[in-house]
Amino acid sequence: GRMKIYFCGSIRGGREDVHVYQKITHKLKDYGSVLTEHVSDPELREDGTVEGDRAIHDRDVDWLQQSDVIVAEVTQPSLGVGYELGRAVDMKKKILCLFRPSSRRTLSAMIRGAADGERFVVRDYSEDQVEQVLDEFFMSLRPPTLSWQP
Ligand code: 6IA
Repeated sequence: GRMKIYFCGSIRGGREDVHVYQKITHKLKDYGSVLTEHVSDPELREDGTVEGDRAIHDRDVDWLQQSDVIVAEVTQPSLGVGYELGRAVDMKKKILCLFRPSSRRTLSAMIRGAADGERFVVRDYSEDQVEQVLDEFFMSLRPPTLSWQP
């Protein structure tokens, strides 16, 4: 089957970067199925009930579990995204965090400091590099071609 990709982006943390999330999820579809397309939906409207929140939490944790790769846009700080990343680390998932220094923000030490260059990758980028940065990451996931052994 296709690779399952879980995309994380701020919702209640603020929707300022939703156009960047759209650009990312559009490109991610070249690589697999995106489980969390609502995150990049500019029309997303919430009901904000506690029962609703529990259902969202439980479904998202289930999707995290099912996913092969997590891609998170972490420029706009979001408790939910931070929580998802913490859970994903514990699940030993492959993670790519994307941060735009042009925002003049400084990324949380708990995200920047979690990078190990292998399972947890943090990549600084600019909006015009979305496609290139994702291409590079997904190429690096491919197992090296086995050379012919005599
Ligand atoms: O703390 P935040 O709201 O910024 O957390 C955002 C992150 O949590 C995203 O990466 C989502 O995966 C997850 N998340 C938070 N709220 C929702 C949600 N809201 N639906 C799905 N995932 C969410 C309600 C949508 C409503 C139209 C039913």
